[in-house]
Amino acid sequence: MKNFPISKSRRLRSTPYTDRIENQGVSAYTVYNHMLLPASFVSLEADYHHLKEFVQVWDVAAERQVEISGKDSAELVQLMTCRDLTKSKVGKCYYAPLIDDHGNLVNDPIINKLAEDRWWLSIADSDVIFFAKGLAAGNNFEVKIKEPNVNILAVQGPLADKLMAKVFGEKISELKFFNFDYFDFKGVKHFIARSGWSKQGGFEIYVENSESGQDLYDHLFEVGKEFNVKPGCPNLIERIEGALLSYGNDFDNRDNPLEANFDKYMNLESGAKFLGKERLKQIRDKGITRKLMGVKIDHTDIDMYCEKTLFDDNNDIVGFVRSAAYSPTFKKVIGIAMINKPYWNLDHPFKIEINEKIYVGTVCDLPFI
Ligand code: THG
Repeated sequence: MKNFPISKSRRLRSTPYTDRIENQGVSAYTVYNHMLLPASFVSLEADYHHLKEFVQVWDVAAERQVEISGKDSAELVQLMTCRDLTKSKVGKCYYAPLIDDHGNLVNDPIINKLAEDRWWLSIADSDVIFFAKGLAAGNNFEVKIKEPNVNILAVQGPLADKLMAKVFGEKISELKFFNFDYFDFKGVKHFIARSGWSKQGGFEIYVENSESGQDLYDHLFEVGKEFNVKPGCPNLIERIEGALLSYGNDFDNRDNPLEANFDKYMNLESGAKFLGKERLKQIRDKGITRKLMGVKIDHTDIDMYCEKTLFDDNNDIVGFVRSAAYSPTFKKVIGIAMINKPYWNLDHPFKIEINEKIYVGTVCDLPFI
């Protein structure tokens, strides 16, 4: 498939770091929350190997925040997610699926609890702000809802701790996974969480002061030379291996949380009041007929611009591949696919057409690594 340049405009928002990543050689963008999100620098594979060995700085400003504050903010945030947040604590981040009244997925943000009455939903690629505003209006909630100008810089990779300690001090190493705290850079306080969309470890800096963020961006590269720091971005290969799911790619508003393996983040027996709860209980009791699983395909290349169908020997549909890439670790194409129940057992081979040729593959459990 041919690739085309993407035309920039006000609608396709840039970030405070766009000039910098373009000077550093960003080679592809995707669009996420109506904003530029870098998709590769050197190449998917070169970026992948570097991420797993050193440390990268990512412009993930496209992970936008929906800020919900005010007297009824906790009630509204809980209404949107099937994860029980009634005992949630300030200073913690919660990966929490958002669900509509049909029990289908709306988004899968990280919910940061800033105060009892102030929350940031760090969203994936769907317009959560309008969903929140609609619910607030319909319920007469006393809340303020806005998209603050927060532009996340992620620092990811096995050397992330070393680089961050050099910039923010040793205390940052004590920060626990999915907790956040405030750390000083040249007199400016930055909200930093131990999180990030890779399995290599690292931090996310929720930059509220763009000028300080740009200064910080340059500083990370200056002092990071000894750790071989490079610009990077969420890496397709690495995130498929680690089964970090992507809204709009692996699941969307036509799927429910059970089909997307979100059982761990769903509390149907809790006292929490949320949309779709009764519907989800029905779905659970009836049992699902398809779910996200891994696939391995005996081939070295795949282009994903739509779902690809998997067939068995009788040409019955096994499922649909939703994300895939060549993995240099598995030396095969690996992917995340919605698989129909009759094919959940792992030794089922399937066929797939790629560039007018038929290849074979097998279903496997997630994550790959
Ligand atoms: N960071 C921030 N915002 C984000 C993302 C992020 N918004 C969009 C998108 N990513 C949301 N989706 C995810 C998906 C997975 C994870 C985080 C955000 C994630 N999952 C951990 C895992 O699967 O290993 C576990 C989380 C847990 O169990 O609590 O990190 O990356 N700011």
